[in-house]
Amino acid sequence: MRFDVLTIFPGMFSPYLEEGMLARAVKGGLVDVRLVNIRDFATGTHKATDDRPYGGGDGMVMTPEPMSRALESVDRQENSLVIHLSPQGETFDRAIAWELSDWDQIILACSRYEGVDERILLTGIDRELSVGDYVLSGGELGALVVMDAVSRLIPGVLGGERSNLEDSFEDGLLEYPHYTRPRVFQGKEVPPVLLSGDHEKIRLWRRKESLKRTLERRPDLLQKAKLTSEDERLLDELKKG
Ligand code: 4F9
Repeated sequence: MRFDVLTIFPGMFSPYLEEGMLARAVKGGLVDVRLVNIRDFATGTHKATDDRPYGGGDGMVMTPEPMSRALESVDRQENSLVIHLSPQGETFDRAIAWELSDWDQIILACSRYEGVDERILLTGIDRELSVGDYVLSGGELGALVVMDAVSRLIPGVLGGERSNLEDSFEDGLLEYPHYTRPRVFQGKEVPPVLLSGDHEKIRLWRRKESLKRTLERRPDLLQKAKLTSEDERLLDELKKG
């Protein structure tokens, strides 16, 4: 997977790309990240990338030319998609992450200020994604969220870690609680079932805890989750108390 990120703040990406999962994926050649500084495509003595909005009002708008030229500078792979991070986009979720993981190249256009001139959105952008219903200072954090979530789905990226299929959300439910040593921490014990060595009992307990958490915290997820008849039975037990 190749990501090309268009931004006026390429330095914001380096720390996150230099450590952890993304750094390993890049080193292993599974993910390639290229940063394109939109300002390099600005003309004029001040290299401005923004201007005042036509019609007046507060705030600045990113001008279309530097972004457009930055987009044109990217060498396009066969299967490539241009995404603009925006509060007005579709909400990014695990289904979209899986979809994106099938592309060879994802170009992430990050805007700043009040947004980007509308004409760029009509021509240069294939898809707009939001990472949540709040306004950020720019698309950069959204681009990192998308790169992180998508990279985890690329075969080989997680390696020795837990398979992403086991992750929270991959079956549509929240994860069961996890415990490690010590057995007693601040007076709180690890649930005895986890020390029982009975793998079937542990599996059932974990499944029930998953369902319990989802029911309590995100009942909306239960509608879309793939539930077995065993899950339905466990849910009934939970609802009866
Ligand atoms: C992008 C907010 C994606 C949420 C871009 C200001 C944004 C954003 N998700 N906010 N520019």
